[in-house]
Amino acid sequence: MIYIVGLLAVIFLAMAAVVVSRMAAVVRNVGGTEDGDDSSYTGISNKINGAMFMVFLILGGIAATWSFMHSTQYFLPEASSPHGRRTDELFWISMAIVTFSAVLTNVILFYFSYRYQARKGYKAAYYPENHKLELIWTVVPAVVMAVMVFTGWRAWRDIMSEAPQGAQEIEIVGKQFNWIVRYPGVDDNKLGNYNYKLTDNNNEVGIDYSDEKAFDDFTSTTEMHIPVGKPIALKIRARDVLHSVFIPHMRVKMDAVPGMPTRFWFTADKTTEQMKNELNNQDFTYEIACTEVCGRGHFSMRVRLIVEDEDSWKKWCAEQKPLLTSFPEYASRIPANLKAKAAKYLPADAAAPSDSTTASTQQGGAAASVSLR
Ligand SMILES: [Cu+2]
Repeated sequence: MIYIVGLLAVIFLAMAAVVVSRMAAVVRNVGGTEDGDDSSYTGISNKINGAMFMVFLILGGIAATWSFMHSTQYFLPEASSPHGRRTDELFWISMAIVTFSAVLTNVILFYFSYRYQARKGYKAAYYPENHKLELIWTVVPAVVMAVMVFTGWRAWRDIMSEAPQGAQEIEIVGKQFNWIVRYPGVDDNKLGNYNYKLTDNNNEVGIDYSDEKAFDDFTSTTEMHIPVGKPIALKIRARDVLHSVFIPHMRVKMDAVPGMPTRFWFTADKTTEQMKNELNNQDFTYEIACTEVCGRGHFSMRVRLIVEDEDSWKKWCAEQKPLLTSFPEYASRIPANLKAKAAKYLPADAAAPSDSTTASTQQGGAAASVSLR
């Protein structure tokens, strides 16, 4: 360790010595050319350096323009949600301001270096200060920055606020390596409670059947269907490691963190069908991806997003089977006082249990509630 520190000290000392000697050379030149020989910096190499500034400016400008045009193919697709269009607008306004300032300052910087290069007989004017100029270049950027920050903050506040009343709740849970989408069901349209300790191979999101709101909940791992024009309140969770919900067309991007539920609300205002026609591409589909590298199968965490009008969305929901219907064994976790309410989701034999199954399910219910604590 001590050797490394020593070595670093020597390197820094050497670097300092080089800098000091360079400074001394500059001071010598500045001090010693009052009316003496200035050919050392008005020679041919000075002219070449000056010309190179212009070459660099022009080639650099062409390269930057080409790079921008070339990368448009990687830009996000056109937004299909109002907040997406709003963030895009902010992005492009910021981009325009930044590009304008960068082009202006760099053109001046490079052109002046060329135009006002040292010439024999010319002497640079000493121009130590100009308060008016300083005021302008301080106040103008400050005002522009303040406006940008304020409009950005307002957009952020609106987008990240609580979902509006009447928003459709949908849960999305990330796991290695797929998303599980849970819907609140057609009867109560409310997501039931969950508990991660209840997670198993069939109940992948740990639905807690001691909560009656959970009885009609159903899940999907391949598709998320949402109604067009209605705010969607996404409730986001992760089961194992960090994932991130990304819906590029909706400009939705939010981390899914184990143990820390997150959320994001958005409104889709173009159906999948509309997009197919607009893009003249019958294979078009919105998609949800994972943008947090979460392991080997990260690339395959894809869910198709189907945006449809509310009627066909409701129809689709009604066609889905509640998880409880597919796996009636979870009926054992339903408290005795709620059994009657769950009956309609269970096959006939599970709905009208004999005395012995009632006893066992009650035991099961007790066991489940113990495991909750
Ligand atoms: Cu992931």
